[in-house]
Amino acid sequence: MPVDFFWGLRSLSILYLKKMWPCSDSSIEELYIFKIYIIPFMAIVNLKKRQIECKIVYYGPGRCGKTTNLEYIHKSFKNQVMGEMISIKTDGDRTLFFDFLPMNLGKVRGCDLRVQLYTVPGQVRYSSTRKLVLRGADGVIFVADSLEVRREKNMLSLKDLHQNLKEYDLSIFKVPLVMQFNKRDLDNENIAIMDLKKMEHDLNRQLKVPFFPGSALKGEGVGKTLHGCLKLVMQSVQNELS
Ligand SMILES: Nc1nc2c(ncn2[C@@H]2O[C@H](COP(=O)(O)OP(=O)(O)OP(=O)(O)O)[C@@H](O)[C@H]2O)c(=O)[nH]1
Ligand SMILES: [Mg+2]
Repeated sequence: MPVDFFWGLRSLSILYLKKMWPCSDSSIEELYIFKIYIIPFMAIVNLKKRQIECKIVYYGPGRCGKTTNLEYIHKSFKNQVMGEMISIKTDGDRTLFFDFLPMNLGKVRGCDLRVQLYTVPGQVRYSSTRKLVLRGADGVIFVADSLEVRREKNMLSLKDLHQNLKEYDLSIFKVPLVMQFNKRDLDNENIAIMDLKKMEHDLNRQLKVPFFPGSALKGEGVGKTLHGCLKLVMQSVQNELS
């Protein structure tokens, strides 16, 4: 893992935390280190400030539409978005490091719900970056590509998620996870796409997680997918607290 990427990620997150929480630099750093490096898979619940902060990661093969999901959220949920969407280094429309979008989703049981959305780079060669971005995630949205020609890539990417979670001692069966079967709009374009049953059989027959058909390009299913993941994350936070 290149050291400059590691420090870039850290500095960027600290910058954003500073924007979101007006407190001292050192407490921001402590909070960041706490979140990213010490407690993987646990939302920060600050009962004193009545805030819940969680991280959701969009995972999936290259070109499946992860960045497009975030772009749609950025332009369509303006009241909830807390700043600009950050895309760290892109090569054309390919993500090389990650995209980042901070949101404030209002009150949940009297607490402010702040959510950080990230995407991983889907290209096979960025495996270690994917693993790093995944770290500290409270929930994962696996975006699968409905194109018939991407069938194998979907399955390999799910396997890669499984493996990366395992390396953090986490089970894909326990992490709050939902799937989005993206690019359903291509059904009307005479392009070979898989039917939902086939995709469910390929990707979800064992996991049995909630799944949502969608078109990130048109915004269909984008909100529902995020909502579905947040629901699971909130249940898991509640279980942690009780
Ligand atoms: N028709 C259609 N095209 C889509 C949809 N979602 C994304 N695309 C297109 O697919 C291409 C790749 O989308 P991205 O969002 O950049 O894919 P990504 O998953 O972020 O890809 P990586 O960054 O390489 O991992 C772009 O040309 C998008 O416009 C969709 O729902 N329907
Ligand atoms: Mg991308």
